Amino acid sequence: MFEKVLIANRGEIALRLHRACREMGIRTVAVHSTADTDAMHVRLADEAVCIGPPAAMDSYLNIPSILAAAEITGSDGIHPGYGFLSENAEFAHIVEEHGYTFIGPSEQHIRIMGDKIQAKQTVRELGIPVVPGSEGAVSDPEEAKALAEDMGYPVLIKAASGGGGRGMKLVRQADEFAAALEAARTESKAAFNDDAVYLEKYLERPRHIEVQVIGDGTGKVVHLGERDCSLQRRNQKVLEEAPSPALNDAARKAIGQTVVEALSKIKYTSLGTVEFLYEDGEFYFIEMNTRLQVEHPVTEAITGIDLVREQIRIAAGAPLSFDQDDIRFSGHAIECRINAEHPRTFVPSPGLVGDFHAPGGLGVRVDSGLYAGYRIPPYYDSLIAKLVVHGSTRNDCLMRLNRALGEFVIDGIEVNIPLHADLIQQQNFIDGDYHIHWLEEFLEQQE
Ligand code: MV4
Repeated sequence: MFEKVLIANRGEIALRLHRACREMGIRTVAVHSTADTDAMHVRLADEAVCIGPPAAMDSYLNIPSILAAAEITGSDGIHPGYGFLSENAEFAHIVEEHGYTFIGPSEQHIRIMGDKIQAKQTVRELGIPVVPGSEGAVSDPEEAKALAEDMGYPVLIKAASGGGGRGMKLVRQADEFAAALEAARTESKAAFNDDAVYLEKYLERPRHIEVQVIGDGTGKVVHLGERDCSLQRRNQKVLEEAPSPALNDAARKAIGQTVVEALSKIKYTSLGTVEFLYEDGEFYFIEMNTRLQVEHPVTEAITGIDLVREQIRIAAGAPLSFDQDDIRFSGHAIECRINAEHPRTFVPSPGLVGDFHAPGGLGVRVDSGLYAGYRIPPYYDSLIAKLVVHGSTRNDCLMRLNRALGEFVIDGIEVNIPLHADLIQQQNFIDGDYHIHWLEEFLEQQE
């Protein structure tokens, strides 16, 4: 097992990682920018090293500084959290080359899944259903247009190096295609230094459902059910739940088995999330995330498994401690992402936190590094807390969530708690009847 893990991240996830390590008897090293000296996880960690100025490029993305911190502290493992360097194959490679253990998937798997064309080709060959589209990149405009005609409009042009919604162009009719392709390639080149794009049939009103997996590198892979992440705005998830209101046990088992069989063939190691669009009872792969995700606690709530602990154990060379048959799904969980932003304009609202009181009680978990008197720096993501509520049924979960949101006090800054309180009162949400565009349509109506 690791003796000392360096936490190459900040905010609530750095605290989450610290807590898992502390419970496992592993010492922790916080690395932080000059803007994060007063962060909760920096105070709690066994050691802290300042790695640079506020700009992420100079601190949380500064690989030489992070490696220097690992060396001077004698760390043996490095956990990247989510975002920042978590899906940087080059970072995983350099970490291992310097004799540390990267707590995450293999460098090769990160690299494959980072290229959306390669990812799609790989998982399709492994038996996972994908969105109908071009086989690989398209470059010749005539050939691309012919493909689009065959597929039928609307068609979505996606950047190979994109993901998370960046670099997409929707084409509704043939006469728009040539210009859209040109624009997509130019923008992709500028944003990612890669002009490779591919085509997909556009799904109009799908849900976004992702399957959580964990593998130990021996070919043993277990799925931990799905999360429904359809409630989003501008590709930023707002609320996630597990299980998805759209799936029954048979559908869950079927997609879980398909994913497990596929990933066991490549001996997938560590945590992973396979993302699907789900429409009219069918799953279509879009991307795979090779990291611990923000919304992992909803899966922890319904399975009782500490995902971070398992991820660390596996990185230390231990085999998975459970089989698929050991997984029991229990009740329902919802996560509300609490952001420091105006609840309607979404304008970020960093600054000094006044009173702070987190809700508690049975079935309520709050992951947050906030405390009264803490100053939220303006340089990073606006996520400041995750409220995760568990109940024996979806209705119990909703009642408890309503109660917990009402208890939450974060003074001094604007937060999106009122948005969540409003959202969970909507009949479509109560009925579980929503899709990836539902929230944006709801917000437009409200204007
Ligand atoms: C799609 C799609 C519809 N049809 N692909 C956006 C982010 C990236 N991960 C994939 N995305 C989409 N791909 C096809 N063929 C709609 C989206 C999409 C979306 C997907 C998941 C969650 C939120 C979304 C918001 C807008 C568009």
